[in-house]
Amino acid sequence: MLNKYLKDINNCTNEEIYYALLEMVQEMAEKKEVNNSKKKLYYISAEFLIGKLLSNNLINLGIYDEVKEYLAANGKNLSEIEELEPEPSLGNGGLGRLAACFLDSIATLRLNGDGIGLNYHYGLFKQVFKNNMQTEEPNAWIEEHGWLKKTDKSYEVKFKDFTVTSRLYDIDVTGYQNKTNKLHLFDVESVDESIVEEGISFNKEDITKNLTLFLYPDDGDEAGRLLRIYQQYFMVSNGARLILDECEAKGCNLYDLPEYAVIQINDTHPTMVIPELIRLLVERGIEMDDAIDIVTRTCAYTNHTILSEALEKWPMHYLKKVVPQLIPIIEVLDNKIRRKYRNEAVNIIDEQERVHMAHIDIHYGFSVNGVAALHTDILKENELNHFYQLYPEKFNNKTNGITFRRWLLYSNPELAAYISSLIGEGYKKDARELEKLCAFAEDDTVLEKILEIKAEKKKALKEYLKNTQNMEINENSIFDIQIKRLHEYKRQQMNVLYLIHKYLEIKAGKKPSTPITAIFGAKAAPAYTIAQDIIHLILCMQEIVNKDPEVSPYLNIFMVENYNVTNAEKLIPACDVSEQISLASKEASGTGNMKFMLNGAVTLGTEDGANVEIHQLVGDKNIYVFGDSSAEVIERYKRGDYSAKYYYDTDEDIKSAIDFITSDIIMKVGNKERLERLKNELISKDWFMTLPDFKSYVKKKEEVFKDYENRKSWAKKMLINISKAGYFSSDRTIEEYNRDIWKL
Ligand code: 26V
Repeated sequence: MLNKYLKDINNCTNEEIYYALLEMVQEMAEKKEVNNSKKKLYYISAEFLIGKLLSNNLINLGIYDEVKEYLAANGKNLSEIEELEPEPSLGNGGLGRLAACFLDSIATLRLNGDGIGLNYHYGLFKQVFKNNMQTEEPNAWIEEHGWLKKTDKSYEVKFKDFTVTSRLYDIDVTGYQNKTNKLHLFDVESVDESIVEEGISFNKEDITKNLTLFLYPDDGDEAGRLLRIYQQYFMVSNGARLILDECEAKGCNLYDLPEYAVIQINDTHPTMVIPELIRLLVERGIEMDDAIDIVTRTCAYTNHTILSEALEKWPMHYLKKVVPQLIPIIEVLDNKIRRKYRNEAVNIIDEQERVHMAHIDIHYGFSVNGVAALHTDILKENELNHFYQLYPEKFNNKTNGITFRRWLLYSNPELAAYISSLIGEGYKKDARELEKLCAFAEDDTVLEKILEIKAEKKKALKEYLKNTQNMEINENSIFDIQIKRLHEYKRQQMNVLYLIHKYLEIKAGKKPSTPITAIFGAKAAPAYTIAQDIIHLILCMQEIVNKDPEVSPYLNIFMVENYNVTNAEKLIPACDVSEQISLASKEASGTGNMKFMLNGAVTLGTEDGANVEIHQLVGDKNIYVFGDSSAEVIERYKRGDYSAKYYYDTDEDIKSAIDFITSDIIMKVGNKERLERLKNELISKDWFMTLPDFKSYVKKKEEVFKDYENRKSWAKKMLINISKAGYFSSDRTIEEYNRDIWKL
């Protein structure tokens, strides 16, 4: 089949083969039947962290094995060809990756639904380590021949002082053995890549040139925050018009909009779609009250965090500067609420003249959902309790999920093939069938084979890290992995304090019986100083531990540079211990936890986010849970009496680990200012309460490492984790969204 696109495979470079595959996939995707049902879902999101697409598309089109074998028979290697594909890193982390998994499942389930977002020219910055610190570089992904298809759709988008012309690009989203949907990405033609200066800095004021230049620019300063509003409005204004155009083309009378469209608002970044749609409907002759009612029945909102600093509140004067046309509408929306409820807590515009974006979504949407059971409960009982009392019927939970096509079939074909040999292929379409694996929990041959596959994936990771990062890892050690965005609430600092503690123990002669390899991967927002400091500490510890001949036979630390989807696909299948150690109540769901479990890693975690549901599914014996509960944590915040200093002063282990941060040994490889600031932060603030959980974390981790040595019982834990992972398929999540919210 590939012959049609290639002259003579033997004389082709890998690059030529890559382009031929790209063209073939695009043609095949276009031919897939499209679902043209009356009602359509629009998943609108500022981020779609889609990752590389070639192999995923080959799998979904059902030709992956065939292509791979054909290439191999001709002396070519698909993995090498894939390396040529740039990764579109159009997201920061979990929220963007979730949107990408959802698109896969929506297409797989034959639902009529497209994504709407922005065509950032540079994705999340490329992370480069220098002097044990993070630096940032632009991360380009758009090439002349790539997945983006230029369309003839274009709109004029008006801002206060100027107008820009948009251009729509589409990416085909193939479903597994199924139809194709679209990811619609809007761009402006005037974007100018030459304005990028050193690193990732650029002139933030020149909006026509920078509007879609970068994913979420640094919002440390006012210009950055304003640019974010420009981006958000640009996205929703284009999106709203595309939606209305498509509905009208189907003969929709705009009063019947909710019968034709449902808009899922992914966090508050697209919230302005609500006032914008109202504005457009009024412009088309509909009365304001009717327009508000129509839009309220069309929009649904997903909340992804309870962190107050992440809940967007835009000052009115910012909005006035960027999109004055929305101000009268937002004022009407706010007035209605003031008249109706007379409760400050639920107003849209607060007394400081800030617009609470989530409040718009909740009042003027028909559904509000959290992303894991615990998260939704916390929203109802705490953060959004005032709203829950007003609209209990709007609140619902949709526990996140992941696509098994990427996170098992593609990234771990060895495991997938073995599972198929045991229980057949049915699990690929219905993930819950993985439960059939439970029948093999006492079968020694199966348990041995599971360990063998894990060992194989560990070797593959060793090779990969050797080739791409020049790291030397010991494949006979325990792979203990924490990969996720760097944030204090995720508590990478607790993991590194443990490693310091371990290092000090080894130095004192207490050696672990199985060597440990601790692996980190994390990017920190450029303006997030403490996060940068934590990366610095990890990198310093990496240098100290790995270079110390007394310690390195027992303990190694590696921080993978530029953690992204592509290297996650290699790291996850090789993991033994999955670190999910956020401060209970803070991690809305987590989705890495699900990917690890599916690949036979055992979770070491707090009772937070979806860990709670993992715990319920696998039972006490197959997960390691520690730390204060979310109720205890919430209570402690309410009391406001947490004193990190108390723990530092009264616990020897905590004190020696923290003091080590500014010891002579670290100072030799580190930066005084950063290390002192971090130490001080931990003793005097520790907002995310690392110290109260530290001792139980250390204790649990020792238990994990000891249990790992009983290979057979460990393999059983792995098997149970894999067999219970079916619940976390994004196909299940999307079925629930459709059943309860979208009703397509
Ligand atoms: C955003 C920001 C922006 C400003 C400074 C601090 C901060 C902290 C957190 C965030 C997160 C924004 C929303 C987000 O990415 N949430 C993640 O969504 C995932 C998918 O639902 C979920 O699995 C993660 O638990 C959740 O953190």
